[in-house]
Amino acid sequence: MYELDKAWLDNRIIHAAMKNDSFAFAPADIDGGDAIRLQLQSDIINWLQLPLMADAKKATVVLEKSAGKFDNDEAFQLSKKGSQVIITGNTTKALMYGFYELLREKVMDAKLNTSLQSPSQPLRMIDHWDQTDGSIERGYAGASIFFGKPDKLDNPDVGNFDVKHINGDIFRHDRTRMIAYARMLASVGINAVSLNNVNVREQGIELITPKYLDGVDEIATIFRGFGIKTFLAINWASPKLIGGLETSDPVDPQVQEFWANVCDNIYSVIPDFGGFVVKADSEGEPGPYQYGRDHAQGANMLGQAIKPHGGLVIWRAFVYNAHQDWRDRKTDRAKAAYNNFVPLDGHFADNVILQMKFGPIDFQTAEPLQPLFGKLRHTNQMMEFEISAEYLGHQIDVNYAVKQWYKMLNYDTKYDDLKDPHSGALLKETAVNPAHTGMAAVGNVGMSEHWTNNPLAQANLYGYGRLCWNNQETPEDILHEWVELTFKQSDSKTKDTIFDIVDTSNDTYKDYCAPLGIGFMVVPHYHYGPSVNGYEYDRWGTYHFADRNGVGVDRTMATGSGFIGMYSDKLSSEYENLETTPKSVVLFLHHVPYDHVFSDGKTLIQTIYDLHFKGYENVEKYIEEWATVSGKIDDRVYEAVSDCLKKQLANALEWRDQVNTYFYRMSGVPDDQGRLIYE
Ligand code: GCV
Repeated sequence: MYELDKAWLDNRIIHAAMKNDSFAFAPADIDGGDAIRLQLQSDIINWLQLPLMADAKKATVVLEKSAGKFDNDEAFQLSKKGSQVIITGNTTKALMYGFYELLREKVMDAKLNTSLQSPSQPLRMIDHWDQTDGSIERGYAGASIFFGKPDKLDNPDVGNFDVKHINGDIFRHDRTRMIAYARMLASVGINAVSLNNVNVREQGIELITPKYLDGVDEIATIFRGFGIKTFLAINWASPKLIGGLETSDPVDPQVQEFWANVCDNIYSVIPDFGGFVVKADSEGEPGPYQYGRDHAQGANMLGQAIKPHGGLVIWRAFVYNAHQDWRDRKTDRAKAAYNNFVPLDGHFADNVILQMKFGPIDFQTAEPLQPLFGKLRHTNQMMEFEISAEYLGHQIDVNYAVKQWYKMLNYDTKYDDLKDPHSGALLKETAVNPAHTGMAAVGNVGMSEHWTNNPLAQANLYGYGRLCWNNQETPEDILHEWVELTFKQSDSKTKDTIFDIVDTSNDTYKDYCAPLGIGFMVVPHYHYGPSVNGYEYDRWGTYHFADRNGVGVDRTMATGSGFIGMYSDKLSSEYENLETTPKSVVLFLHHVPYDHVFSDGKTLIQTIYDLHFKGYENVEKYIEEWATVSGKIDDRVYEAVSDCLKKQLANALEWRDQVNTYFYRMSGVPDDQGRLIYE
């Protein structure tokens, strides 16, 4: 049995950094029923092993609740009063965020940050795609920490996402791990978690029924102490599947009654339940289209059922026809979400939120922004990311995706009429209810020894939370914090080495992967390793259209699918022109001849070759650099990363050679550096 990896939140290190400190609450009385306060008290005494004083004057740190002091109930401020540090906030939750900020600053030996700290986004959510048999769809870090048995499914991503029937109790009940996880999430500001896969199958459908609510409540109770609300993904056809009804039509009164009862039951057990996450009419999941209803009707019906309890409905915009014919060059999957949801702008209820993947296709290494951001003006929206590295190296290859998320969250939509046209900032301005906006991401932890398989993938979990809290904090600053906190006891050269590897890793991965935003050259279904034509003649609408002259999807208004016209006028005209299209996504938006010369003087074909050689060489360098940290960090972490790097090198080699050979065969153009490209 191994000791649970403490990630960036090592209580021994924090204790050492705060050994002269003591805490007190003001006012001192225990707020009746405040779960966060009780958890904080226990964490101070038991987890940190530091004194909690009854008399605030005797403490070095005072947590002072002052209702109504700030505009935002999660905001906090640290200040100095004599020799004391005072943490102030309207609520205990705000104090908890201040507490973790102080811990961070103490471990980093940083100067007290006395500015008011308020979250950029009200909803900061992680969506687990865990299934009730313990497997995780697109999970790369072992089995679910919520469901399944200790002896089951150590490596669950077996490519078959049907849940297997298991008998009896579906919950894992690993309280130690769940508490540690909840604490990690709270420490970076996550305030909502959905427990189960959005493809809701088998017992997953029944999680909303009395049979399983006590199990859900066990998890929700742990999360509550850390200010995290629990959500469940539901199967939209539940009235038919488990309600004994003939229909799931949203206008049917019996269907409405079914959902009202479901909500009553849930809230009688979990009074602060967050709400539902719904994937409907997508990739084979049921939805309102089956009954000739639109998505607003489908979502609002649920919104109405949950409204009396104050819950939310998070409705995914990942809706597209997954049965495309590759011969059909007119249909463009990138346009699907826009076409489905623009006509419904203003139709969704106040407690319904549209959750949209950051790009128009599917969490690829590089995509332009989903054009619905900025176009929708009367809809609550959340931007969705995937921390779990489905297309980004399966948490084997090191890949610091915070770089990508930062870019997508600060994307200039160039709508002149918005106060702030940047994608993250505009969410509140374009919402029906600005409190119902935010970010969501697919989680990346499992029963893995290091939570995330490759320990360096912990940086993505940390970074996601920090970025949700402050959309402007740079990926470099976030990474600096993570390295300092996680490798506190190592020397500065070791920390610099780790920083450099992680900092460059997202570009490195992109370099040896599918080129310049084209995406989907991965092994079908598994999504790890190259298969250049794996999706080219498939039904999923993810084509690259490489031919002997060039590669890329013509999405221009003039000659292509017209997708580019879905952006603001300014951005459309920039993207319409090949010369002003960012190189990082040029093949997503244009079919580009191999001999096209970019502004740096290089042709497309040479750019492809160069990037692929460079990506591979970087992984070789990582291996050399990583060897220098041997003996300077925890041995288990060292070995785990070394093992991943070896696999990454093999992966990068395949990507490099298959992609380069493919384009050499297609174009017949040799590498101008004379490097080996296989025939
Ligand atoms: C949960 C992609 C993934 C699927 C996932 C889907 C989604 O298509 O490959 O595994 O299903 O996205 O986001 O719903």
